[in-house]
Amino acid sequence: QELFSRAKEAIVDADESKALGLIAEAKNENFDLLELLLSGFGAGNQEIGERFDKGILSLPELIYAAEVMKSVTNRILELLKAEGENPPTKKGTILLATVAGDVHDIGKGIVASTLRTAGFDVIDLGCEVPVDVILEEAKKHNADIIGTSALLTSTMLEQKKLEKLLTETGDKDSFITMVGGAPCTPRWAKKIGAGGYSEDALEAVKVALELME
Ligand code: B1M
Repeated sequence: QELFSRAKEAIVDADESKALGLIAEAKNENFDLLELLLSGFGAGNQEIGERFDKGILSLPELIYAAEVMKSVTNRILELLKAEGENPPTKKGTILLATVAGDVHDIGKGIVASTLRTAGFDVIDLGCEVPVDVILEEAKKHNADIIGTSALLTSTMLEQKKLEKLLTETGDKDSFITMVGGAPCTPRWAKKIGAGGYSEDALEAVKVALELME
């Protein structure tokens, strides 16, 4: 798709006006905006991550490109929200958080949005949230599912810590847990005893619906 490659380029070039222009163009053409976000702009994000990894991109450049990605994400989510039909009946309450020590919240924001669109009540605690706060908030909001996002191999250990805390406090049966984020795998979820794992924001809806059954 030509639009996808232009979207990817806009993120790699950290060109915000070009990126926002593309969104307007896609909207006019009734293009699937979520698809554009995940496969177009998302591919750009992937690319900047790889360039950063190889040392081709400096940290300030990474931050700048991430700002453009964030702005693009917000614009698309706003448009999708505005387009939203009647909210579907409530499917359950999901608490979402990026774990302690981790500021990556772009993916979690997209997951929150697709879950809301699918009819879940989503409480988004933001990023760098310690496990005890996650548990406290889950109880306060009577959440069905606790979903955590981790983007660093170091911070994914917080997901394990949450499972341990739930066992220690006797709350393991009160909440279903779900994990996600780039370094997570189904194997990781199984290993730590999480209830579910999903690869991306669309699969997150499918998994959350299954977990609620
Ligand atoms: Co950082 N970063 N970063 N970063 N960053 C990564 C993750 C990295 C892989 C880049 C790299 O080196 N190749 C690397 C991690 C290496 C590792 O641990 N293995 C890395 C690093 C090292 C760092 C710093 C340490 C850099 C530094 O300071 N030296 C630092 C850490 C700060 C911290 O957290 N304490 C850092 C900082 C940053 C920025 C602030 C510049 C920025 C974040 C901005 C923000 O989020 N507000 C940033 C970014 C943008 C990235 C990359 C390039 C992109 C992440 C992203 O937004 N992806 C990333 C490289 C990469 O992933 N390719 C990288 C797009 C998003 C849509 O995808 O987040 O995967 P993703 O979410 C997906 C799925 O994973 C899934 O659905 C989402 C949508 O489809 N999903 C879930 C996510 N959560 C889910 C939860 C669910 C279910 C599904 O259920 C609950």
